[in-house]
Amino acid sequence: MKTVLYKTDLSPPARAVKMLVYLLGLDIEQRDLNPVLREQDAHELRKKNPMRTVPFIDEGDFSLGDSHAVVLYLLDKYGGPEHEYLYPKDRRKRATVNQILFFDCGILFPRLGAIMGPTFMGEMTEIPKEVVWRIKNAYSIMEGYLSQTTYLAADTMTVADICAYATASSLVGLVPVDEKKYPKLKQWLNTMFEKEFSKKMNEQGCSDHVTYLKLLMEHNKHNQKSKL
Ligand SMILES: N[C@@H](CCC(=O)N[C@@H](CS)C(=O)NCC(=O)O)C(=O)O
Repeated sequence: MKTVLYKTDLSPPARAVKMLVYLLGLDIEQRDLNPVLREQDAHELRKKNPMRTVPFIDEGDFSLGDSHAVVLYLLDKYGGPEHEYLYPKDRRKRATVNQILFFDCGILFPRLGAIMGPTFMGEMTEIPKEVVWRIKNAYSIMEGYLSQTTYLAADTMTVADICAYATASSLVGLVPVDEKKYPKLKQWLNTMFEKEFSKKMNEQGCSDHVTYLKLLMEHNKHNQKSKL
């Protein structure tokens, strides 16, 4: 079976996979799943992806969840020598890319998740101060990485930039970046925004994601007031 990507364009990790698919020039089937409606919980899909998240890929006798695992698999399977810059073979360079991939998976995305989860559950009406603080703390970590290299893991763009950008582009729509405090982060965001793959595969989904979250927070506010 050919590779099928389950995704929704609102999802940052799904957008990271879509950007990589575009960069690799892959023509793989993409099927939409709505995580808010819990479509990923359907019995067949649950067996394939016990994590019950989007994105994930399915090849019939093989399936894989988590965008970071997925992009590395797709690179390994379909990437040619011309894509080595995305995930360099050099041990230390690769470890530095992994560091940023784990940062995105373990720190950056969960801090966005701290907004998404409670907002979708109808609980969050505005972003609490401590959540904003943790997001700004993540910005300062990124500023630190970007003070060492032009991109997050190297002086050339790697797959880690793609994953982190998918998350960061949604985050900065909710908690704007102070250019004076984080000039390198702002520059990196601008650079990533201009890339063709991000314009085609990230921009619209990201804008819809941010708008949706803001609207939902307003909606939650009205709902909670009307219950008083
Ligand atoms: N670390 C995972 C996170 C995936 C994730 O949490 N996706 C969200 C949508 S953006 C989801 O499917 N949430 C449903 C749930 O957590 O049950 C990845 O990188 O793929």
